[in-house]
Amino acid sequence: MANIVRFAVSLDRKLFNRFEEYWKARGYISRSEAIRDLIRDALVEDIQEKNKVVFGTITLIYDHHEKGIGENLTDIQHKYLHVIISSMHVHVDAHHCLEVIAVKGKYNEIKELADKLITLKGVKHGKLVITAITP
Ligand code: NI
Repeated sequence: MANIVRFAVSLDRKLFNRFEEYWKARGYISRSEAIRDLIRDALVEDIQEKNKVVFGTITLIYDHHEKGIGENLTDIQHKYLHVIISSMHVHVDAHHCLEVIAVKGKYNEIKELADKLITLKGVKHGKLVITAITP
């Protein structure tokens, strides 16, 4: 345990109580494990800023009856072959499709791709989730 560092954090009582509820409700085994995850999350954000290679997913829900939506989604993805690893398509109901695109590359390029897809007419909801390997 020589590489474990312990540090104290001062918190306002209300913030502390809210955090106690948070980590217990999420099922963390300890406060420390919850804090480690929050720190990792912050570090992933920091990696984005440095434009390092990250992994992520772009999730889209769209109405496939929207004119040109299928063609537009495909055209955009073909321009970003270098960052797209894989994609999955699910027919949700009579009108809607779910698409999940796995990506790997520089954050700026991934963000650019996600913005192009998410802002397309017919896309009802879209979200980019970035992840990276943290200590
Ligand atoms: Ni479909």
